[in-house]
Amino acid sequence: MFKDLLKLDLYPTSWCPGCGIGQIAIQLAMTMDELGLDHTNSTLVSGVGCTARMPEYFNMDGTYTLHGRTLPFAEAVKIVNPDLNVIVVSGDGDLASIGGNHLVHVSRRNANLAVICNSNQVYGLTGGQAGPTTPKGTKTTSTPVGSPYEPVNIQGLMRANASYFYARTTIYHQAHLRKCIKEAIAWPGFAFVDLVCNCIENNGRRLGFASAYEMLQYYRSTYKQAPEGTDVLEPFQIGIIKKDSSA
Ligand SMILES: Cc1ncc(C[n+]2csc(CCOP(=O)(O)OP(=O)(O)O)c2C)c(N)n1
Ligand code: SF4
Repeated sequence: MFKDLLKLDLYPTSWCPGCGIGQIAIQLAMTMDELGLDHTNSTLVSGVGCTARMPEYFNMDGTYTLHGRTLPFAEAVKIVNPDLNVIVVSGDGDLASIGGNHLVHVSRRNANLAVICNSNQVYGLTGGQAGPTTPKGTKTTSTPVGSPYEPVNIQGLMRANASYFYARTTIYHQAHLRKCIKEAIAWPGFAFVDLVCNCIENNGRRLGFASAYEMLQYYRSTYKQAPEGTDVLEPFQIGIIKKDSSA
């Protein structure tokens, strides 16, 4: 039962009502349950941020590391416990901004990790500043007239490696999200799930969404499944691209 993986006695969580992170936790627990993963064979590693609070709600050993140092910490856990399923769940700021250097190198080393990145397009915990996945032109608390920069191309970074697994999905597309998590856990190397997700309080409302539901409807109407066999995901396409150069 997936609920056994969650510390329901700690609910309600510290996440805002309507935040997508609660759904990420439930979808992850459902997927882990389906795969027979629990405290005996798995661990969660996170950094610092709203998303990074997730391990405390799971009934298994988890680590809340330093902001940005999530990936090398997780890599070390995997090296000393090769039989453990090491699942990283953290924010895009943690993984791709302050942790961006580690993303380049831990993925290049093809560490056997399943990484779930909450790409909510802002720094949620600290009040909605622009982050690495903030789309150009987006108004945030640190870019009041619109972010002047293009977001980081995480897909491109992953594709620069000899082997890679990159999935893009959204919190609306829950069956697809579970498929991405499942394949990422099974992938024998570095697997990155770029999960577009709603931060209603520190992003959505500023963009004009009245509710989390409206954000989910936006993901529903905007993101489309990429055709089978796609090599590169276009903007607003969900799907999985992968290459195992050792195969
Ligand atoms: C070394 C360091 N720098 C900055 C901070 C402040 N800080 C905490 S969380 C955070 C960013 C959170 O954004 P993200 O990682 O995208 O996670 P989210 O809250 O959106 O889930 C920042 C800048 C910190 N805790 N440590
Ligand atoms: S600030 Fe945003 S990301 Fe953080 S818990 Fe609230 S809605 Fe979620």
